[in-house]
Amino acid sequence: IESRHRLRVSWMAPYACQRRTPLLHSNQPLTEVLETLAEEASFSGSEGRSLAFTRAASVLKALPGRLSALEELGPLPGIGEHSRRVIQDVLEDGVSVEVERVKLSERYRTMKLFTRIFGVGVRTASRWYQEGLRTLVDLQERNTKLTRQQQAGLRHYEDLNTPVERGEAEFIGQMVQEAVQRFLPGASVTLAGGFRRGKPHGHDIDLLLTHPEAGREAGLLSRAVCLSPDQGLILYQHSQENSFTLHESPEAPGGRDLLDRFERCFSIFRLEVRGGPGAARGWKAVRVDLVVAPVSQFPFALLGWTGSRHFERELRRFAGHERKMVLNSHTLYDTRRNLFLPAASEEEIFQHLGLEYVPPAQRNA
Ligand code: 8DG
Ligand code: MN
Ligand code: MN
Repeated sequence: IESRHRLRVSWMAPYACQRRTPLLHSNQPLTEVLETLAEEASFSGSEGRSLAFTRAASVLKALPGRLSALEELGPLPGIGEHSRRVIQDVLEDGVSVEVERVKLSERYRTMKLFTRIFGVGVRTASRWYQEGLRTLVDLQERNTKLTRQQQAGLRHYEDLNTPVERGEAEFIGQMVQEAVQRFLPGASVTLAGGFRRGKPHGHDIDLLLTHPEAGREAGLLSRAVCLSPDQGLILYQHSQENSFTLHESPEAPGGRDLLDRFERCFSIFRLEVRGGPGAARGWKAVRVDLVVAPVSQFPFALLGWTGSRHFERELRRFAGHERKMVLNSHTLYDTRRNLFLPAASEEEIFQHLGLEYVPPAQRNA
């Protein structure tokens, strides 16, 4: 009898930020179904249930190999009863009846359609669903009230739901770099988000701006990019000024912890293209998030904007629960010693937290 290589996993670090999670892993079919359930739970407003499925998926992404039977897993942290059942179904039958039912349900499909509109979250999509709206045409025909952001999202729906390629992200990063340099020599532009984690494509382009001299970066976005006279380049933009000050007490970790208060701009760029969708037009709409960080906060901003979202959530949970520290995209605060812990690099932030450094490519939790 051929001894097949079996996985045996009896232990795994409890927080995703203590693990290495590569982009490519061996349990895609399993994580996909769990993430569908996580999405469906968030569509119904069950954040706790959603997080449970996300956690389970994240554990599977960090396994050293392909799971072929549930017994190979010990009582790992983060894989609950429900997730185990779903995993077992997929391992035995190739599909989960529950997940198939979700994917076919009118509510799930409609919620997915609506939340893919830039500027539409679960709450809005859910309200529209309850009002009987089902298609994008319905939104137009029934004169649904839309924000300026949602109007732009609807207008560019197809383009914005076409993945952005890495080459396109690098090109736009270069463009922004040039625009920024013209206004403020020495300013830098860093590609963060999924691309920094090594993803070959993404839903947007996350760019982080800074300048080595403190204070010089202030107002950079509005001057250099978002309100530039070269308006033809930007199809939509929505800016926010920096509202962060060190003088207020740091916010406790919690629900809104992913939001930060940097000067920033959520925008849609017009990108010239030769092939692919939009080739006939000669251009395609692309979502770009621009953030400006003062140099002293840059490592925190970089860590915060590199993701994944689950990795970030886990980092902050670890900081709070295990270290009594408050981590956000601006600072790290030690509540026991009542002091801010400065850092000149991401590595130093991990050190402060007493965590082994996890490089971006291993943050795909
Ligand atoms: P994708 O775009 O390829 O789909 O994946 P991603 O790059 O990992 O996702 P993202 O939605 O662009 O988020 C990138 C990181 O930005 C994520 O870890 C969280 C961080 N981020 C903040 N604040 C905010 C915020 O206010 N809005 C959004 N959308 N992201 C934020 O730190
Ligand atoms: Mn992104
Ligand atoms: Mn983004």
